[in-house]
Amino acid sequence: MSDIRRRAVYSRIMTTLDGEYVPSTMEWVRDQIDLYERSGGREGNTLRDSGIPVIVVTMRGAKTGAVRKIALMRVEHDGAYALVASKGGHDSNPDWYRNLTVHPEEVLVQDGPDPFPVTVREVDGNEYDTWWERSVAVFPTYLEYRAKTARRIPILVAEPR
Ligand code: F42
Repeated sequence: MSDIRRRAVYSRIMTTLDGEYVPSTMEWVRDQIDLYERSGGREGNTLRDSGIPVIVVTMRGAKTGAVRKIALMRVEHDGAYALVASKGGHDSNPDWYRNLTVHPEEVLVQDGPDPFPVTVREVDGNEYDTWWERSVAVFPTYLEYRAKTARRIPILVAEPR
């Protein structure tokens, strides 16, 4: 492959995932993602009227292989992002948790005008505690979600590639 072709393929991989985009079945999430993407992150960038910023995460479905998107709270530190699989304190992990653990390299984060590629990994131990504190500092409601469920809320960290 020529350098020019390789660069073209690489830059395409950098900002999109190939495949059919199948939007979330949750209307308010789907609408928020649409608005965020259409406006390049200028609108739809907070959780409802809370004023707390959100990001958009694009991934590959673990079973269907479809392109999936979610909105999440923006918990950023030194260019990395915590993806907190809280699902409102529900007793099961969100579907996206499995997607990200099965396809950790096929992930984009959008925090502003353009999405960029990240690698995702689950954190544990002291690293978990540190990211949990950062997450609660941004969105204290995570404490209520933790109190509601017996499961340990997973935290994945997304690092730019
Ligand atoms: N959710 C969080 O868990 N944490 C947050 O911090 C958070 C913040 C947030 C802010 C704004 C906002 O608009 C939404 C926010 N949400 C937050 C909600 C989040 O965006 C998700 O909607 C929520 O966590 C539920 O995720 P879910 O993946 O469980 O979504 C379900 C309801 C859903 O829509 N599923 C799709 C569907 O069609 O039913 C996709 C299913 C899917 O991904 N399937 C995979 C596939 O292969 O295509 C297979 C999955 C498997 O289990 O193997």
